[in-house]
Amino acid sequence: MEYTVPSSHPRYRSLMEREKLIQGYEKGLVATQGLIAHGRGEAFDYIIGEETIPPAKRALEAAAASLLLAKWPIISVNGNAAALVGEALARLSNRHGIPLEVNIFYRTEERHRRIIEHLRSLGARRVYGDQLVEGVPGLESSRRLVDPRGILRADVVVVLLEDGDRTEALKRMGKRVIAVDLNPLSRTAMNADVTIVDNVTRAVPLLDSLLDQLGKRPKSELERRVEEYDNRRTLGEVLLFIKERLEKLAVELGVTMRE
Ligand code: PTJ
Repeated sequence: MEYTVPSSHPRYRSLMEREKLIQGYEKGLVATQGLIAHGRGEAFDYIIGEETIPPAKRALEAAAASLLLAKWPIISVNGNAAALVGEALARLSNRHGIPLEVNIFYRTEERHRRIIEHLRSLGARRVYGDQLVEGVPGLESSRRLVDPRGILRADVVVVLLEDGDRTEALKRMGKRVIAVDLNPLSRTAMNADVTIVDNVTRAVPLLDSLLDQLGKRPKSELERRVEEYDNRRTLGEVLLFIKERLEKLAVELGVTMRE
């Protein structure tokens, strides 16, 4: 029997994201492990209150400024990102001339090809990942296979909900890495130049509109924003936000905070 999520359900949005993931899994876009990774993301999203928190907004602005200043920007897309925000990514990519590249961790030829086709079917005009070379030194996983037109030559790489070690490898290659990851403590979050601690489903559309807004600003302002941005501080602010939010909730439950 087909199950439908009632739109009146208080957790409708979150349940619909699960449905998207499951459909993506059934279409052969999402890895089995991607379903587990999503659960971890959901838990962090619950803790931040399922909204884009102020430090994430600041990171999004720094990310937009970096992308506007980039010579060869690229957005790396895995199975989960394709299933959750394929449409929003295709739109952003076409509107701002930032190509997409399919790069997956649990690689099979079949799933890789299906994700490329999926993004193209959503209208994305520049989707790379169909010409691969061994391009990321020091990386054992199949993420080392990159497209010479995309990640290999890129100066700024956006990575969406990512496993840990690629960010470090991309940074060793001199690239600037922007990560979207709900876990502020992950290695990706800690090592990226700009970490947006937010759900990709909120972050990608917001990034799209920030690229419009900041695209009208002078280059010097964008450079200043990138220079002044401090990722370690932003991550610290995320942790403080979480602490204060949880303390407030505890007080509402009747707990008196210790000095
Ligand atoms: O399609 P593939 O083969 O490339 O595989 C993709 C996954 C996600 C399975 C792979 O990259 C992986 O195993 O990732 P990890 O190590 O589980 O890390 C995923 C990170 O993304 C975790 O820190 C999660 O908290 C976070 N995350 C999960 N869902 C979201 C998210 N961050 C932002 N938005 C989400 N919706």
